[in-house]
Amino acid sequence: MKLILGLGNTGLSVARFLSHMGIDYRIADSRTEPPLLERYSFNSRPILGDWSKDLLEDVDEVYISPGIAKTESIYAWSLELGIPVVSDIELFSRQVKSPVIGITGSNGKSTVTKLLGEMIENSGFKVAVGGNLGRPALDLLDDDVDFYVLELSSYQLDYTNTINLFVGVVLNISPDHLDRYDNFEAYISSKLSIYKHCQHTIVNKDEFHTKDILANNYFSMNIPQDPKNFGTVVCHEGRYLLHGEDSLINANEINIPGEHNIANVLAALSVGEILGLPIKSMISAVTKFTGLEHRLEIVNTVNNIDYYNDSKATNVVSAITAIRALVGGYQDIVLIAGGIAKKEDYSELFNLINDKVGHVVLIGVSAEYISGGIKSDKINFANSMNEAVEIASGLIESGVVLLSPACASFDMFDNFEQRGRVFKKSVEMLR
Ligand code: UMA
Ligand code: ADP
Repeated sequence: MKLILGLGNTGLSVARFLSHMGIDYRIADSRTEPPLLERYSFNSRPILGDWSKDLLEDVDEVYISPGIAKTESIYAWSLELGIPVVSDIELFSRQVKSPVIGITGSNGKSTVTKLLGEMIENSGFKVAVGGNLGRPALDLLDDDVDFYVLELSSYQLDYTNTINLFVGVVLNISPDHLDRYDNFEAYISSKLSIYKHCQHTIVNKDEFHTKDILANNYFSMNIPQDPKNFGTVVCHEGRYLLHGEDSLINANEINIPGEHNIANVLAALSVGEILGLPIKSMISAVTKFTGLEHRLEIVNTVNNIDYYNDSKATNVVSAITAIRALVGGYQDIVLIAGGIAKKEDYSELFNLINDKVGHVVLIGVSAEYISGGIKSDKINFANSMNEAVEIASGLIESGVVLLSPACASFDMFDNFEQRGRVFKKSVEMLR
């Protein structure tokens, strides 16, 4: 008997898979009304509400959803009884026949995963893209797929002991999800654990926490040290992407803004090179790529003000990155931030705001806390996203209004997607 813990997207995909294979399981969720319950239509009746040890009776393996922390008693009980607790990713890896690429990092995973998927497709292969982004891994399994590209979160990696990745990359590491880890070092180890599973490793030479790791391929914003590495060079006409000494494109041909997105493109190119994709096909995918919704997404220009939706910026570094990406292009910046602040050091963000951002509109339960680090003449408060956008639009004559919250969304919204959609709707209503 198998036990599935969590009736969310992961749990549903595991149930679908086990049902398809004819394997017996029970499925449990500690909530009495899990939000995806109505999508569950398999034979085994879900067990809802508080978990007890009885759940583990006759169980020989537990498939745990990534949102369930190791501090939950059920995890300790399973270990006491010698029952392995693994992720859906591990179960996927036992079935998969084609090469799998794993992408992790604190920021940029979804962007690189999606872009790499498009590079592979543009090179004439069939690709399946998912994991922490979009469709859960088990739902991707298909005999016709040539390559799988999985976005892997630290939560998924923590429950994955075995997976054979053809290529793996850690894009960058900065504090995030520190409520789940004892300290930042534990979070770093979680991210780096991806390298234990890889045939080919790719390292970001500019990332302090990875730069000294021996790898098969490297990328960096600097000039590459080796013909197979990717990097960039700045000359008087601008910045160029390089493969060894070969110039590929001018960075201004990349349609997603900011230096961080150049690094994301370099990461995807580095993986593509190991897969043997033609450079030409990869570059053509890069120039067509317009990015993902809610990641520094240009929404509209209303009365000389550009509105950017960066709702996915749920941590400090991603908000800093967004401000840095826009600061050179605009005289006046209004930042909409707030939500549930994470257990992170906000001081670098506060300094950047005090230095470069004209006005801030704060929302959510952590508005008061964030206001504590910002010069008082810049601060405005709003009770809703609608109000925040309205206030922001009246603060400048021209320039940019950026939603980059540096916080989780769950105090006011279902998730970051809903927050971004409400922002876009509020911008639409301005006209
Ligand atoms: N649950 C319990 N007990 C608990 C905690 C959760 O029963 O103690 C139940 C919940 O009631 C819920 C279910 O478990 O019904 C949800 O499980 P989950 O939180 O693992 O969510 P899933 O719906 O399975 O989605 C997960 C990822 N979520 C998390 O890691 C929190 C999704 O990433 C991912 O897309 C999906 O698997 C498919 O792989 C989301 C995410 O926010 C987008 N990820 C984090 C991030 O990107 O920062 C890591
Ligand atoms: P993830 O899947 O890791 O959360 P996304 O591609 O969804 O990454 O981007 C999340 C947030 O991080 C967005 O606000 C985006 O603008 C920002 N971001 C994207 N790539 C990077 C990067 N390489 N470094 C820092 N921030 C980034």
